[in-house]
Amino acid sequence: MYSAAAAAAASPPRRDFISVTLSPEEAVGAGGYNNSKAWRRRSCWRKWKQLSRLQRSVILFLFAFLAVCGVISYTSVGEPWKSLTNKSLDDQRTEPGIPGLKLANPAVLPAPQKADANLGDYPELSPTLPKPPHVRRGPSNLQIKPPRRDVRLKTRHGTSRVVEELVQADKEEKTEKSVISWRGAVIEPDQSTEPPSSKIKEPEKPSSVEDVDQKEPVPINERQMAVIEAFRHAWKGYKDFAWGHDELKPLSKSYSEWFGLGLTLIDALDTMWILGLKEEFEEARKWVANDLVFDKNVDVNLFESTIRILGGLLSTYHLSGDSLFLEKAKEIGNRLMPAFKTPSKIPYSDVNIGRGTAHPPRWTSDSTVAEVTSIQLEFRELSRLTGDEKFQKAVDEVMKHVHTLSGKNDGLVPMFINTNSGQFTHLGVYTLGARADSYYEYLLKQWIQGGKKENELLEDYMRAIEGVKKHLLKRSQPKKLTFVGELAHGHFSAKMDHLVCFLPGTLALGAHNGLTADHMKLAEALIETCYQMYAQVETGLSPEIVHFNLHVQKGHKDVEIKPADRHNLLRPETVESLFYMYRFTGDKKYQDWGWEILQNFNKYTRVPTGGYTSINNVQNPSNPEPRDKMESFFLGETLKYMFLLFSDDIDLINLDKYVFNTEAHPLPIWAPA
Ligand code: DMJ
Repeated sequence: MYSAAAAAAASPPRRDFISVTLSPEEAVGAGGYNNSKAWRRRSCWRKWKQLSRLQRSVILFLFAFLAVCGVISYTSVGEPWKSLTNKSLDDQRTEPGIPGLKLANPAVLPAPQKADANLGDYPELSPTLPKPPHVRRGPSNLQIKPPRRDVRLKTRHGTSRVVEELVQADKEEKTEKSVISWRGAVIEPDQSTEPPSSKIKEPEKPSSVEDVDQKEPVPINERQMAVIEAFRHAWKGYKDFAWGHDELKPLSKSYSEWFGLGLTLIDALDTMWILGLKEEFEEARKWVANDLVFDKNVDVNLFESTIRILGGLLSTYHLSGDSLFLEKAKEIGNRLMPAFKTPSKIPYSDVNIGRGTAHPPRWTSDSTVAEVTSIQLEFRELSRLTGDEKFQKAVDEVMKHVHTLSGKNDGLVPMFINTNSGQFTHLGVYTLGARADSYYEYLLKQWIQGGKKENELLEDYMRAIEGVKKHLLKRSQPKKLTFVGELAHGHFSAKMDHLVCFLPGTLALGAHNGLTADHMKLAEALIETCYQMYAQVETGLSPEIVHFNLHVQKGHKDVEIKPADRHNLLRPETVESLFYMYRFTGDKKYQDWGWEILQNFNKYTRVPTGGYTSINNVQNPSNPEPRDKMESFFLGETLKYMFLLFSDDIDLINLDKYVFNTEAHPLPIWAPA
């Protein structure tokens, strides 16, 4: 038995007390338990009638009083309560698998605190509670909106289910304001402007963010569909014969392992997102969730794993909003950190990610300049997202150190740097190709990423381009193509790697960001040359390296190819630059050139059973000598840039909001223009 009593009483001698006692026994009549609604109503009413008038008035007054208090307290406490509730949600939002990690800066936020900012002196500047990334609740696959382009593509094949999807997608779009879209990242303004601390000014709202939400997605066109088809064909080979391994060997229907980390799969994640390949993306995501393990006794190259794995995971996190990818990015980022434990702080080339040890190559204590200076975009972004400044600190230190080094030639850097002394080695050789290329690219891109404030980066970039003009630019014969050669101890060589074809795109990006217009002129001249490196070759595909003719010789083209250089690895650089050139000029010839290249890839490198292969001989159309290897960057970069090149939608990875890392993984610009 229990008794609940509520009494509002005065002293017993007076009659005007109120006493209400409810006892379950009273509810049980002689006839046993009777809890019918009617009975209860009657019983209450009887009790009410038994009360004196005064008692009834006091009860009514009390009810009225409580009601008024309730209304007042709701309006004054409601707001703080609401924010308290949000705050506690944020508090709880630790990253799964990473105890204690809280996302200090979710996707698309302003720049992180300067590494050396002493927050202790400014308590009000201590990191504020972050907002969670703007993702829908629920399993991550529900965050993905059905891609319109995909739907449209499928309707061409006449599946009615797909039409339903379209209708459903439209309904969703109307009822739910989109935060994430297949069109690249559609991120709501409040997500893009949340500062990590009150010290950091809110960046200007990206002008097109709201527009993007409202604009109809631009439908994909035939050429983009051809890219999707090529991707699916490549993916089929990878899935059938190399699933979860680093690279597909499409001819032998097997795979090769480099790091044993599913390199192709990770490199291709954001491409699938951008192309709208939802099913493939989901399947790959599952592999990342269940099978991607970094706790392995394996040596990985710091640069390659940073640009492909860390970069790929970060960009996929940004596009999908799925924290799984950030969790994995954080893990690989941490495992790569031992590389920076060197006497000079210039990182070693290799890290054993399982053991936590790092070392230079066996034959030298040098690292490659491009490698140690092309990991910054990724580590800086990782710091911004996690609030852990150690990543940014390590890579910024490298850049600052390289900035001060002697041994440059009008801004051009040698190819090697010693991890003990921190000095350049093998002085006197200058190239924009292998071992130096992305140093130049990352000077500009870091400057853009950081909101164009880091002047030393810009200075080094501008000086280097002047160095290129002064020492490395020449014109070929007979077509007078402008090309970038090499300098070795004062001797000019008319040799140009295909890798150098990143340069027109980078120059155009700089000009788009306000740098001098003659960078754009140079970009236009150089992209023509890069295109000719394809067009003048028998298969219409560029070799790895060309030599330009400096003198008119009867029957000779501009481009000469040495037997050792006539392979093609399905590299992206020319297509990458074509993409930038088309974005910034709108000149359709760039799309047409890219289309030719895609067709030639299909003609000479496509393997019927799935996948594409590198070839040994671009000069022999009847036997290009397939090499039996599909590099991960073919899916990560080449096909992605093709797809973007053929698109007329500038919001499909808007270049005022994103900067591509050197492996074509888009990362947000911290304070977008
Ligand atoms: C990619 O891994 C990157 O683009 C890198 O910067 C250069 N090499 C390959 C593509 O050619």
